[in-house]
Amino acid sequence: MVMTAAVRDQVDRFCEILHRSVIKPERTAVPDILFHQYDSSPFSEKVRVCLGIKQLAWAAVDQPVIMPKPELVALTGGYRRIPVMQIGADIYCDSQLIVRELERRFPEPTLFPQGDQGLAQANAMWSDRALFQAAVAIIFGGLGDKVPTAFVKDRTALSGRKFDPAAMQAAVPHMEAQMRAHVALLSDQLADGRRRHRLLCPACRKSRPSAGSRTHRHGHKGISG
Ligand SMILES: N[C@@H](CCC(=O)N[C@@H](CS)C(=O)NCC(=O)O)C(=O)O
Repeated sequence: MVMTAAVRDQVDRFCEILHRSVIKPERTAVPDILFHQYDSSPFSEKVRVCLGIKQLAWAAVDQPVIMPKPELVALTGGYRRIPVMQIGADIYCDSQLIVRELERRFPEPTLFPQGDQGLAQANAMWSDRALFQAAVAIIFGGLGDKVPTAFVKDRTALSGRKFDPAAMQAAVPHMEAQMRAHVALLSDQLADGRRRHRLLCPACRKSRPSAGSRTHRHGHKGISG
């Protein structure tokens, strides 16, 4: 069959409409904040909570838990730890820096309603070090020989010290006592019955996920009033 110019024109137009309306791939907007993380990382969880409080749209870029991390280190120039925040060409390594930058760029709602940013950062020094180390010993001591060999090797190489779940297992009773002391401090601090987290976090108030693919992933167990 020979197509006349008019029929060909009609077919072309039909194809164009089909392409635009049916075959067109679905476009999803990628948020400006890209968050390099992995789900089980407590430092990432701290930032995820802050993103949730600020109701920011963000997308997670899941990175490996152990080396190699070719995409991450290429992005950061060698830094391998998690989390890392990327906004356009700006790369922020370290959760404390990320929290400060979020507050600077997106001041409302503030993470520091009483203007106590310095105190909160001092607190982070304590929670990111003393509290975190006690938790690491309890968790990995509890897992004992179930901790994968590749993980043990990776963390030994990272710290320059033997990562030794068996030794951690022996230290669990001591570390649990340490943890109780740390948690007692928190308990005393929160004993005034405040409902700060729920008051601050609009996503929690609404009890439904807010804008963004993973803005409200934090469990906030035991923090909300
Ligand atoms: N000071 C860093 C510490 C981050 C950190 O140590 N993160 C852990 C995961 S929770 C980590 O990167 N572990 C080694 C790794 O994943 O390669 C921060 O606050 O972001």
